[in-house]
Amino acid sequence: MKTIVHLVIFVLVSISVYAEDGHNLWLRRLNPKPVNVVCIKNSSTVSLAKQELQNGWMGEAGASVNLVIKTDKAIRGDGFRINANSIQANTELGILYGVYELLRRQQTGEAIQEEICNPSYERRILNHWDNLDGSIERGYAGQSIFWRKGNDAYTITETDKTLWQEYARANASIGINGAVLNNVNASQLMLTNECLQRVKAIAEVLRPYGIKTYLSVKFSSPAQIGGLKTSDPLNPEVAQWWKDKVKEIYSLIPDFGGFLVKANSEGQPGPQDFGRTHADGANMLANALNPFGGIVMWRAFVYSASDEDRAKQAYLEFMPLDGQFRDNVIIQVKNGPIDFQPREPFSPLFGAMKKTTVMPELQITQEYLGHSVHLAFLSPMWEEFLQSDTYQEGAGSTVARCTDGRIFPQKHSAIAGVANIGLDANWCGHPFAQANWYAFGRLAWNSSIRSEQIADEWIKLTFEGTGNTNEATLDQTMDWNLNFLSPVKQMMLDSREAIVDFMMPLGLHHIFSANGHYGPGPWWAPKGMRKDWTPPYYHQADSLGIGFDRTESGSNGVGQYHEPLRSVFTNLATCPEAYLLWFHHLPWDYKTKSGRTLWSELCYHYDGGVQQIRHFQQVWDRIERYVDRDRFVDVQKRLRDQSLNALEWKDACLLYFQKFSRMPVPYDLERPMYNLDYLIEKDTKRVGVYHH
Ligand code: BDP
Repeated sequence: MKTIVHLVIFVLVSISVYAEDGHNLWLRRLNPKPVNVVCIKNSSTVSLAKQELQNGWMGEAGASVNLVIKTDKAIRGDGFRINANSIQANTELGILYGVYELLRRQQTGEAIQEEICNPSYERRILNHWDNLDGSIERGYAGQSIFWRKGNDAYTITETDKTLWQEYARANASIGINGAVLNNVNASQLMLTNECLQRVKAIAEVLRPYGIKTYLSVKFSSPAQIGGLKTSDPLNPEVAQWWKDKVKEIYSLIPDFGGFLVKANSEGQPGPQDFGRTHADGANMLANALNPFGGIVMWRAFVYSASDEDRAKQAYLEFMPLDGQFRDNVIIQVKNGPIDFQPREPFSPLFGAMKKTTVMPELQITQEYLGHSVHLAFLSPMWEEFLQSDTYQEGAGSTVARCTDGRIFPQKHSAIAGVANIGLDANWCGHPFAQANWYAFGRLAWNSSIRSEQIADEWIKLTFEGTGNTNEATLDQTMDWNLNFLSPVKQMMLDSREAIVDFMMPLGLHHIFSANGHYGPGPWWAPKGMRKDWTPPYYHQADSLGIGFDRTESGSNGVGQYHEPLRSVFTNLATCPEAYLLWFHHLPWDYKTKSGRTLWSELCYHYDGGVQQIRHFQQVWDRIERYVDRDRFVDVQKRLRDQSLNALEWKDACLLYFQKFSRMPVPYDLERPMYNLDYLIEKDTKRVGVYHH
């Protein structure tokens, strides 16, 4: 009996040594050394900074580090000056950020010379699409960390607080300084006192880490919970109701950030219900928030049920309002003109609204990139977007420069990412999805870092020292770099393009099935459905060709871009092939740059995407000995599912489009493995969201 007990204990201990559930994210602290921290100021944020240094110091044992709070004009906002033994900042938060930077560099082996690091954006915000019942719209990593249903929905437990604190720490470590705690499809109940009390409790945990709380609000709240007859923004009682509500919020949460609003979009109420404009609505809320320093983030994700090309609609609605918004209103624009597709050109609103503050909205959760099944590193997509040249103020007017205050002087600057965080032990579902949370924070802090660097850092912080290898010798480090870091990094960097290839290459977009946005559905068009909610509207395939004509002969979506882009996209010789079918409807035998027909080119892309995922499986199997068992098996399993899904995408799209092209799949490519009828049938049986 005794031996059995010993054996059980031994097994448990060994498991706990090697088990890595991913909960510590990129903040695993390995073998810290003693350090002496000197700082005259004391506050909760500064003591967090000290504690982090003490728990994570990997520099010289027994070294002294100075933390200095001193005003310096070269340092902006919560930026900092760093060198190997000191951090200087204007603010306490700057000190904390400097500490995280120093520790990251020690752990990843990056050089630490004297340097000033300033944030690109003033506000770096996560948007949680969390509902008050604990479910998460487009969430693939479990229930909400903030909300739950049931009798104890509003009880604040120690477990809640611990989780919120871990969440705050993870965000602060990558520079995120704001969180919208509830879904943009907001419930009016969000503004009831019961909910606000919970927000207050969350805000108290987040505050020492420099994270402000924001809320999504429902525009019809005054009528729904305030007992008013209307929610018309120009009605004085309505304006007063919001003023009182805002006052109540600030009495509970003195550093409250402000509101996020989805209005007159996808059935949400808004000022247009009362014959008013987006500006009327946003300004009314801005007036209420202004005395407290709060902001309004007003979303431009709108598309009315008109015949107008959906890609043009946000621009058509918002451009005429340029110059009418208060200076504490920020228009929040999704990166692309349609909806978080695997690839879209940038939204033409960037750089075009010159008298209005505009902020990008990115989607970290992989709604359209394979949920938490696919390995998709999104940083290259965001880098492509941020570095896109809008030409609005001459060459070099990148989206980043148009939104971070470098081109347009504006009171605020901000960037948002729709979070992929839930109650799953590893927070994000797929172990590699953590890299997207990480990348969002890093890019929001510094929009010019390259994806390669972000991947490099993340892999080191996340995986180093977790395999069967012991304390690393020089040889082992070289081996690790060569046989783990480098192939895994390459896989991450290639992963988004692989998805574009097997889902919707050459500028195709929104050909998903039904509401789940996971599998293929180029045929999906139930009777009576709004046209712009069905794939055939987007691919426009017919016997003559495929693609959406957005040139002057079509919807003239190109007209919303600044020259020379308008001409570049219009002219087939210059239009990047990645956007070919986004802007053009072309014949099946159109000759692409490779000399192939358009049809063959499509086939090669779809097939290439599938082959790439199979290659990722090989890469992953080969690195087995460098990773802890749990994460190895987990990723291996997800890659298998991704491979199967890729094959479905390829077969579904090619077999369906072949009905129009009537051309053979090039004979050197693998033949289809599925029948189209089977895939269509399977799709009709799939209930909404894909279950892993
Ligand atoms: C779409 C999502 C939907 C969101 C909407 C939005 O499918 O769940 O509510 O965007 O951003 O992509 O408002």
